[in-house]
Amino acid sequence: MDDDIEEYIITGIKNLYKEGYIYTVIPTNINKNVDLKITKFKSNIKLNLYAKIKYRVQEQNFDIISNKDYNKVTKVEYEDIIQKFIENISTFINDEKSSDLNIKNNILNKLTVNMLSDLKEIALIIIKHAITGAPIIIRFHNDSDGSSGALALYKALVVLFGQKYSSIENLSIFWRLNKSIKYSMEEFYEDTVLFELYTTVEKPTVIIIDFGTTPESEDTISLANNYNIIILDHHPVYERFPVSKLTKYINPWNYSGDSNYTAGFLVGVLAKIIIGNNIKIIDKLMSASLIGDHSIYADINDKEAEKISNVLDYLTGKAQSFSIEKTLGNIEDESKLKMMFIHSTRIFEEALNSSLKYIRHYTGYNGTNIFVLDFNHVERIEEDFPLPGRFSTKLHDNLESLNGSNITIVHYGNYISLRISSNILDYIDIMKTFEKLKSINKNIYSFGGHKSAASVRINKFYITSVLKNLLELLGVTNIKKF
Ligand SMILES: [Mn+2]
Repeated sequence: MDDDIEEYIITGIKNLYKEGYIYTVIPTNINKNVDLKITKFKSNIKLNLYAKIKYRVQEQNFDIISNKDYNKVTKVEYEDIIQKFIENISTFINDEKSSDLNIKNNILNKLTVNMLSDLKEIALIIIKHAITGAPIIIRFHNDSDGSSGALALYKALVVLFGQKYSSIENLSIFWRLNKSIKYSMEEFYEDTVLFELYTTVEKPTVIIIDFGTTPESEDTISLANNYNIIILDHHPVYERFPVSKLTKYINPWNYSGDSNYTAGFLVGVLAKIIIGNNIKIIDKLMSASLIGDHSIYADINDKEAEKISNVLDYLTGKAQSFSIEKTLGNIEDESKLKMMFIHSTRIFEEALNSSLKYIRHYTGYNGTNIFVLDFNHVERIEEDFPLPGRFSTKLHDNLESLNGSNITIVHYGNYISLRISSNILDYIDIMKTFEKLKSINKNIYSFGGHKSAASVRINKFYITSVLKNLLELLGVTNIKKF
């Protein structure tokens, strides 16, 4: 081969229709010094996957020599090239030290060790997709846990690809704030439309963070045969959840852990596997995810993480679109973080104060305090903020600090959400209560959640009868009026 010509193969094609095509290529000649760079070029000429392309180094120009079949590499040859590529890139994944992720809590560290080899596989899939141009859609739950995970992964990819070689926008990775806890048909079609623009050697992939483990995702999961689905969740797994249809399913429940190992923490570990231990914001995001989801491992003395968690709760709860790039910028900037923390705290407090006089109080088993609020009474200072779910959590925390442990029930349209203090969980199993509720009241559609934060979907025209039955199951007697 000439000194100033390098050979590449086409691994990804994005169809821009009238504007031509964007090709992602990787070098065929892999040596020890291979750069982890994303190489793309635009052309009006239609080329095929695996076709060989010449790059003239001096002219910095891709030269399309031939698109004939005899000038293509085979799939087997491609596998060989990509394998060498992955082996030679110097990321933390191939590093001996990658089993030491600097996780201080012993239980969290032990669980992490259990999941490490599976997480490494996912890290490799992400890197392989990025360098070959296959699209990845990352869907994350719209709360501080889900978004902490997404931000940690985003940060790792920015450092890995963004600074050194090319801009992060060059990657075919898309970030989507998911408004519910299911991977719905609507989102499935949205993802399919985006994936259809691409022809790639690696399968398009959806990565789901902090949601998805629900019967309402099952139809979508079984339809998505043309792409990979990877779920990183920590919600309780149920028996018939179709794990075998997923490319990868990592949930601490399946590795002798539980929901206290949060999804944001899990994806933070994935980010560390990709980029290493030395990025402070990744550790802060992992800590914020534990605080956001009220994990028993949360470090309540970590004030910076607490700020991040609160601000993320605020930003992900807004109706307006969420920018991952802007959000990372805001939380990495100390003065911006402080300002947004003050603002979001004030907004929450105003909403809480507006609701206090509408809260009804009941007494259940063991003298348990039960508070009930109709969310329609909450004054929403900014459009669509706060959302009922995160409002319930804040209200519960607030009532807990004022009155001690309690069950906080907030109802809104078709939903009733419950927040339960940890010591009450010793004598009330909320999932069992919901099962009983469903058996005695036919207006219950579905229910789900953690032990301490759960919700029921109901026929809203029967809210009164459902609430009455629910309170009775929680041990309330003498329910007079609704
Ligand atoms: Mn979570």
